[in-house]
Amino acid sequence: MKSRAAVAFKAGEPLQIIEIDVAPPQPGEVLIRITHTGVCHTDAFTLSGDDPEGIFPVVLGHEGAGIVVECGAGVTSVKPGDHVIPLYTAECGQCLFCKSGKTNLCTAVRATQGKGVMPDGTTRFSYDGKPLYHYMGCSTFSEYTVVAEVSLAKVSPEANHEQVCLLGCGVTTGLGAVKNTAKVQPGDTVAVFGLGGIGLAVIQGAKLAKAGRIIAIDTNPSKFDLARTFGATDCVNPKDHEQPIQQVIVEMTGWGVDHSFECIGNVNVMRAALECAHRGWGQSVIIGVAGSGQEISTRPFQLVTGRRWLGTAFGGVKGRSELPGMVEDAMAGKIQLAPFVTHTMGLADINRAFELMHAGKSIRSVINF
Ligand code: NAD
Ligand code: AHE
Ligand code: ZN
Repeated sequence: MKSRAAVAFKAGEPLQIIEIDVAPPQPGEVLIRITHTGVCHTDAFTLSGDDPEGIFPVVLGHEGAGIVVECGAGVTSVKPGDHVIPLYTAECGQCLFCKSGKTNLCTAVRATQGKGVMPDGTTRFSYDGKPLYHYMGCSTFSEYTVVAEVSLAKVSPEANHEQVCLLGCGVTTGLGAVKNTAKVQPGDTVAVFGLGGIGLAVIQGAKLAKAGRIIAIDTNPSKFDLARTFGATDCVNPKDHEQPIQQVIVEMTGWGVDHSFECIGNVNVMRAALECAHRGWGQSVIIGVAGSGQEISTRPFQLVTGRRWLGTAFGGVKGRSELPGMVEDAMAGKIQLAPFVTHTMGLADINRAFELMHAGKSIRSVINF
């Protein structure tokens, strides 16, 4: 079938809005009509050419919501008409990782996903007879996409797709990082570096966890109002200070924070986030994705004296088990999604979504197909 899609033909170039061909779902696969997709910084990261797994030409996008159109042979957990959120972290329930009870990092389709192909090693997308690659097992920048059954969370048909698409990545990642990875407790002190969709979701999660002080840090002070709305008690712009930001945070708190979160993808800030954690027990969660060749460093003494360095993918959330409940929570007003949607636009304007992100003017742009 034909599908309108935004295709990344080359790293660093704008997406091209074209009509592509989408082949039918194979066994264990599902054809989805995407209704909405958010644009996450990770899409921009891969488009920039910095992603070691980046492969072109590709249909990017991984923060979507849609409706099942057709199921391949053997698919049992969804049927045409079901409302779904595609998952870049699958949940098969069968692999070593799913069964461990320790992680959400399912391996069922991860190897082929990272190569931009479906589990059988081929693509369902093509243009002019030549294959286009899939992205993160989702490719939500196409009106029609094919994903593995294990990469689909079935959610309430009553949900507002313009908002719940953000549970496909940004908001779930931030909330989950607080609850599952850091396990923030009432009264804990938290520092959040980077106030985009991820950092603001961390602040919302910290508020829900009844954290005490929530320190929001960004070099763009236009993010501070929304951070305060979500529950930040202090807002700090590193540019307003001569000392390194970790020193500023330690001085503000006495010994540092119980939990810090890096929501930027900058290895220098990752170091600062670790070093502003409390002596003896403070922990720092890396959420940001850093470019090819980048490495983190600190004095080992920082760890010897009790700080812990952690990381999280999709907030540790198991999508098929947990997203339906999170969608219900959003519908019940227990999770706020509306404030994240600062811009909406049609697919034809998707390059503007990237421009707004790079200019620091948006939190999330949501594409309405
Ligand atoms: P974003 O671009 O919307 O927000 C980033 C924020 O960081 C901006 O507000 C920017 O002003 C701020 N910033 C940049 N440099 C800074 C600095 N030196 N000090 C302080 N603030 C600074 O991005 P986003 O969509 O919120 O994504 C954030 C990061 O999280 C990206 O690296 C993305 O790839 C990653 N991510 C990871 C996961 C995961 O599962 N681990 C999931 C989603 C996104
Ligand atoms: N492909 C990159 C890594 C990218 C990355 O770390 N992705 C995060 C999700 S970002 C969502 O916006 C993630 O979930 N990672 C775990 C995984 O299995 O991909 C690289 O460095 O190769
Ligand atoms: Zn994302």
